[in-house]
Amino acid sequence: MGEQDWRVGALSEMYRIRAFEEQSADFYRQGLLGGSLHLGIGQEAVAVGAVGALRSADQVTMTYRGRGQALAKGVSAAAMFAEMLGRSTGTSHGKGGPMHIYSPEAGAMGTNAIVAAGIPIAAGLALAAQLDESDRVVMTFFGDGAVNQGAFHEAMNLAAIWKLPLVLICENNLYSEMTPIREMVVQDDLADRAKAYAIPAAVVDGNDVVVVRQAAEEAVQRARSGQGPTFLECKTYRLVGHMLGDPEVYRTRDEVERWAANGPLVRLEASLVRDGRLTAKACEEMQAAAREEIQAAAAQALAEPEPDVAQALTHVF
Ligand SMILES: Cc1ncc(C[n+]2csc(CCOP(=O)(O)OP(=O)(O)O)c2C)c(N)n1
Ligand SMILES: [Mg+2]
Repeated sequence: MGEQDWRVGALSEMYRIRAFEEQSADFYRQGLLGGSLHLGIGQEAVAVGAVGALRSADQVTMTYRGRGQALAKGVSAAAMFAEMLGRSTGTSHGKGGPMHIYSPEAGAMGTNAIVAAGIPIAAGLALAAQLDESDRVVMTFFGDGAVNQGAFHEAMNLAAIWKLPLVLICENNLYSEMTPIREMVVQDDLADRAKAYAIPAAVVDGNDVVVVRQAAEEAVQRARSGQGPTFLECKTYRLVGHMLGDPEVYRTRDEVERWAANGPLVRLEASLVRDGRLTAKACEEMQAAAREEIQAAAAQALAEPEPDVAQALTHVF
């Protein structure tokens, strides 16, 4: 299997994630989801490129925007929808919701509502992997807003000093809620933060799945061979609001359209068509197949029962 074959699979996975997010938005608009919903539309290349470098026994932690990463890691779409819809067959028996997706058998160790909170959890998992003398690698996804949190710095320091098998993936989508990153951090590159901890770092185009995958593979190899953590800053952009219902008054439509033209799906489609690997029609068919699969998972989850009242206090700590 050459690199080109891998790119076709990556496109299919990115279509699945896009379809999952669009279906989640539909559920939200129908009033079927509680709380708020944060989509990763536009950030699919980071999920697929980075998770693609992992093995199934490796583990990931994510944010409230990370269900695409969980899907890429192998969590069942139907079980994730069931969790979001509060069904008993959900990943946490319907008690966690969209911001608490756990599927240890798939190595998905939690989406998380608290900014930066998944990073020390990942450091702990990486310490466990090290103490177990396993060759497991842990990858943690977080946003640009996380780099000013104490939890980020504490985890970076421990990862460095203990040479933890940890890959830190910063998805810099230029905004933290409604605040542009340039109003929060003086450096142009957040990867510069890693220098303070002597952690190797790279800045990559987060909308190019091939470069994300290459950088992630190097980082994973470093972690797996006992050389410690790596920080990857993936520059990307969310093509939708911070959450559903965001009026998006803090950015122009022009800016969004510029990034949409440079979005991860259109770029990968264009390069595969240009290289003669896929026709435009084959891309459309793959996208339709992904939508069909995800819609079937959604229908299955909707048909599942809500937890029995007798279960109200089980799994509650
Ligand atoms: C500790 C903490 N502070 C504040 C919030 C409120 N909050 C929710 S999302 C968010 C923005 C985080 O931005 P970023 O890390 O860039 O991630 P993105 O939403 O862009 O994916 C904030 C401040 C929170 N959830 N947790
Ligand atoms: Mg952000």
